[in-house]
Amino acid sequence: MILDLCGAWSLFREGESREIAASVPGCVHADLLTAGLLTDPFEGMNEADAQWVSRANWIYRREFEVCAGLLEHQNVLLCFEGLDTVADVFLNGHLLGRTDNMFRQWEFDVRDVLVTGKNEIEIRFTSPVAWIEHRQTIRPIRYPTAPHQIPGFSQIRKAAFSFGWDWGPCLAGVGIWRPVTLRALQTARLREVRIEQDHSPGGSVDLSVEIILDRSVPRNLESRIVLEDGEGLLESRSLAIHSDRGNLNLRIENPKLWWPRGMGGQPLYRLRVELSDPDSGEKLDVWERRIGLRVLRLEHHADEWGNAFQFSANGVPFFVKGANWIPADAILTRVGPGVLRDRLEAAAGAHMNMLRVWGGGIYEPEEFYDLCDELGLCVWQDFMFACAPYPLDEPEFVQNVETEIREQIQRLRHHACLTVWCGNNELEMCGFVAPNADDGHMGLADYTNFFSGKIPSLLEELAPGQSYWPGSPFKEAGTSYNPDVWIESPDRGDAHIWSVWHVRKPFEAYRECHHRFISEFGFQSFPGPGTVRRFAAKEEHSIESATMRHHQRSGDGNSVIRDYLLDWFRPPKDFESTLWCSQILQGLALQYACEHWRRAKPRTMGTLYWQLNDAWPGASWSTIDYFGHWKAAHYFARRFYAPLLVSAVEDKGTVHIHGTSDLRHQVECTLKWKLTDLHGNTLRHGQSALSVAPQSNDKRAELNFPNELAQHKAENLLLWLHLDKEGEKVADNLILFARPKHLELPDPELTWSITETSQDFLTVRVTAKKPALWTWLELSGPGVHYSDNFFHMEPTSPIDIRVHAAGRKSGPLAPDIRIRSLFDTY
Ligand code: BMA
Repeated sequence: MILDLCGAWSLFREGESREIAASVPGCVHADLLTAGLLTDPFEGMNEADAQWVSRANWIYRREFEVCAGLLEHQNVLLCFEGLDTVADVFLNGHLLGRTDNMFRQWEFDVRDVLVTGKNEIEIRFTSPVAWIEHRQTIRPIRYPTAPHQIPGFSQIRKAAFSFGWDWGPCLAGVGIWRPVTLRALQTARLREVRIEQDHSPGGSVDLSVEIILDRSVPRNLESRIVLEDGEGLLESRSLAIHSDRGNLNLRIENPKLWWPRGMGGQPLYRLRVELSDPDSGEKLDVWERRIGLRVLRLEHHADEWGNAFQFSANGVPFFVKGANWIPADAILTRVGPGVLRDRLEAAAGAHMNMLRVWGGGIYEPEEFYDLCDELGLCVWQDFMFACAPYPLDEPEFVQNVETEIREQIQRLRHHACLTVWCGNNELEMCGFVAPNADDGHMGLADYTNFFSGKIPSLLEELAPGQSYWPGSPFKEAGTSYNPDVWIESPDRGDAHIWSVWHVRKPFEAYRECHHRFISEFGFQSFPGPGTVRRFAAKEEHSIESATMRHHQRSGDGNSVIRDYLLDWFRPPKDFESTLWCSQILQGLALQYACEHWRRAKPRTMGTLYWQLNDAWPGASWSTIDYFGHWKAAHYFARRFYAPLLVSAVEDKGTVHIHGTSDLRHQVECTLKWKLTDLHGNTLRHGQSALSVAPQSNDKRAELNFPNELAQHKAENLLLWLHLDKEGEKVADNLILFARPKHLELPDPELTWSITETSQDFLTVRVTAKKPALWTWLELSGPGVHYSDNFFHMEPTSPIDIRVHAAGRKSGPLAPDIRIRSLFDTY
């Protein structure tokens, strides 16, 4: 019997009698906003005025009725799927216990405290900031903090980013952030179901299903295991259980394998385990999950460049294309399935096959992993440790996180998408590990015992065979570990490449990085004008205004953007152009990096750029802004991550053209190239047949333009590349020989017409008289998506763009279309 205790609760600030309507699951910030007691912290500089919320103590209260029948059960558990974070839980005035980890579930046996009729739960939350400050007086932890960041976040098991990050606000939440139920149990319940897959070389898959029970009485029980695929029932077997566990094997002949996106389909099987009492026939518990049949591995082996770092699916190595995921809202409980679906479909839409759930955020909710299962997005799952020393020498802390890690492995291990578990984000790279522990460092032995000992042994016990990597990045440093040296070895492990952006090296520096796998690198941009208008008043529309600076959390981020911007582009003529140019610049940086690393396959076997999404509206490394708008770079990503890539390395007058394929079949294409001047006059052109082998990466042609370069100069040349298959364009690219700022572009005379309309869609045909670089459409209003944007236009080749404007009510779409290109920005 389950009693749902979600829904309406009452909230009080400690010491105040005013009752605030609370909604559970939820959090104080969200409730205060609904009640009109907090101004939107995402608007203007309001976040600064919202700091009192996480400095106060809060009390949640509700009453509920219990019937006599419920109390006849052997156990009645009050179950919290998540409490954020430090709280004392009371039932009818009895203290049930204290919680101190938002990533754990909490259960209290309350049968003896419950009464028939009215009962009252009260949860007293301690301010997370006050709690950290108190911990800091007992045992200080020191490390450099970003502006607006509260120091000491590693003292508490709570989303690190909520204390401020270099892309997000400081809004440490408080509340019952995940569902709460009362569960009445009789005889036994399913504590765990473990499924292991054994893929035989012959093609069949053996599923071993292990059922582990919590029992309150010794009695023979029965469980039924039901396996279904998309078409219907495959197996239904029963198993008698005499002790606290039982085992059953199911063989699946002709299994339908699950593949990462781009490699094959994502068929999912449904496995249900029912537990019942054969004497009474009573159904005691049910456990149901979707699983995918696949073998996903992180592999290392010696090779000609050192030690490989590559992922494989069902024995097939694949190049990882993806990004880092952060929580989709700084007010965590506002993220619903719709937002997750939108962001994850955007990742899939840009041909990504992996996301890294970064260790400074949260273990995401079930819906996140369900969607990744469906979309074929592999998940690199960090454990929640990021960018700070953690008190790993305190047994109580280690005990707490061990329970957390156990629960999270048990919760997520069945997901088809779960590809690799990772110990932490940048603890070593940021220099927080030293031979001996002190205020600012973890001791090497504690660090190693935990991340290379404790966690892998938990995985071995709970999810044998799943891949693990101790840290992102990690270099098997061992005894030679030197905290003064950034972990850089290009021959092994993964790398975070921040020489571009943080170290301010030019984009060209990417081409000097020959690392095996790049799990972070990135470049900031501003959100578009539509998003800026939602948080900054008109008089604040300058990147150095107080509001814009408040929404820029990377210390000198604006000046970094400005420096690189002027390295590539002419000074933008106005505020809007600055925003758009920053986005094109970001796209260019990521394109520069990703094309290079895809050309480096198989030495490099993956790129996860920093970062996919945003937690609030502001300047950041994201390619999708807080409201879900694709920034220019996300359209770039869809091109540089496309299964077939044509790219080039230009070296003075010589251009090496590369074809890179992630397809698992051969493709016969035609490579067409055309060298034009800035007015679109063809100077030379050519074409050749191209057989692109499965998953290949080769230099396909060398073009030499010494005469054209001498005659026209680098800044007057454009090289257009096309890959056609049966007359259809399958990939294209534009190669420049000089920085765009040096190009004396003529007015492209862009025009557009609408060729098709329907309720939410329209097709816009864009035409240019002269070459138009990074051409983009802008329709006002929320929820506008374009089939392509920020594309290059050749004269004589109109481009049809399909616009989806789901957000609009009715009325004509046409009048507010704007079309611009680089030419219009200066
Ligand atoms: C990385 C991340 C984050 C950070 C980002 C940008 O190294 O792990 O901590 O937000 O860089 O600085």
